[in-house]
Amino acid sequence: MPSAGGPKTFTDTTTGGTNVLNGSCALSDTAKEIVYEWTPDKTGTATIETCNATLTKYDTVIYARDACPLPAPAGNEITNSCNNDTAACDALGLPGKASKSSFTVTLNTTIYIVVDGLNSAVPSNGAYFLKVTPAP
Ligand SMILES: [Ca+2]
Ligand SMILES: [Ca+2]
Repeated sequence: MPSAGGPKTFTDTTTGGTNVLNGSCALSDTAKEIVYEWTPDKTGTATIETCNATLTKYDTVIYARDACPLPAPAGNEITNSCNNDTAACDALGLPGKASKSSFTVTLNTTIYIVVDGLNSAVPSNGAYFLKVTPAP
């Protein structure tokens, strides 16, 4: 995952992902996840989001951890990084069910961004859009 420059966007699917991680803000331990490694090039407030009413196609949960969480959970979830639902942050046919969070990142300190799903959603995995906005 690139670290330099402005916002980065990704499209992928959690359907083939691992199934080992859980976010603190919403039960997501039985939903599959995809993890991105990111090393910020600035200290400040970064934002991660799956808001996209076309490309995100299930009820996402997102969060970030401070150590490589695969193949087994490691480190800690980063404060304020976990989000399940955000108003006006839409998935396809699911208003307000995509995810967005802003939290503090530190120059050259690698974090691990997790795109996960809500256990109780049907389906709890699928196609998603992820946008990572570095600190200004
Ligand atoms: Ca999970
Ligand atoms: Ca959600």
